[in-house]
Amino acid sequence: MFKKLIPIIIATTICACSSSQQNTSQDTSRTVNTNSNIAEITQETILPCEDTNCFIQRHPEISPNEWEDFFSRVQLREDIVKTISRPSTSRPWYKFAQDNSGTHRIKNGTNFYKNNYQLIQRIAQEYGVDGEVITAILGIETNYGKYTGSFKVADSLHTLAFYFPKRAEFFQDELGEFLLMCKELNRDPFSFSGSYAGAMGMPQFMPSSYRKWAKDGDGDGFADIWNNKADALASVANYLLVHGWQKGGRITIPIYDNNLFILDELSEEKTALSRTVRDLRNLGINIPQEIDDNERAFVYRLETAPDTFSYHLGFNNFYAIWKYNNSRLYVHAVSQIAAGIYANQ
Ligand SMILES: [Ca+2]
Repeated sequence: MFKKLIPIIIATTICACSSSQQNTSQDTSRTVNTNSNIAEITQETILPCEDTNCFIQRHPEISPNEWEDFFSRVQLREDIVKTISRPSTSRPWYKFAQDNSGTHRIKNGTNFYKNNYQLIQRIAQEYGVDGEVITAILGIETNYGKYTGSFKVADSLHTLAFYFPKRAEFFQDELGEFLLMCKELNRDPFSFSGSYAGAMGMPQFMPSSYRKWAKDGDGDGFADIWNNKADALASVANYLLVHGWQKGGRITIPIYDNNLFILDELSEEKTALSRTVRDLRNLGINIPQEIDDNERAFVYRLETAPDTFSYHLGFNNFYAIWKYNNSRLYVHAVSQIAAGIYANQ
């Protein structure tokens, strides 16, 4: 027998988006209670599967017996729901940078780069992705592989899949991907550790990312992103490549002497390569001569001190890194660490 995972009480059926084409039942605010007195969660979403039968039917690649074994062993982590439910506050750049791209991070990155120089060069050449950038991503994700997370991935994904309605669809998919990954690797699901959100190994890949984009960098037939530097570096490089990285392309440049009103407006637009440099020049933005009119770019700004901003153009390779982590601050930090490692060679 499967234990009942998610007793759900429908708190209200008020729909805040009547113009939506979605089934209105998908816009239901719900309160999830569990037997373990977990914090009540109210979100405008629906759990894609409310019981194990539904979930198992959606994931027939794993047998019911295997799922039963998994659910009998997995633990609910209330602390994870509490952590992920905290309102997110966007930190200004001047605080984010202290934690993520300071001199310590660059110094450690320089050491990592020097100690693994041949390996990084080989992988950078193979994928056409700058070795400093690959290194910087491992640096910001896990301090170059030192801190890869101590939560059991099985517990994290199960908890978020069934007790965090806001992202249930995403985490239920990841839970299915995780069990498939374990089956493909012939590994016990409870042998993997990672972040509280289920990100794994030196590059902090989610299970779906692992299955799609992880690479074996040392030729032993196993993409070991947990313990093997070559595999971790190759996997990051491959991720960037398949998400549009262009060899030798620009990541970001600062821009100066501009109409701040226009720049502020443009920096509010979504992160996308929807404009060309020509478009931006036609809007009156001063962009250095050497940038080609046809290159694609967008404007972003960083709060460098309270109410003080610097303005930048993000190019194609900025966007490729942004696909790794949807945060402009993250990408800018990666570019700074990479530049610091490059400068220290
Ligand atoms: Ca390997």
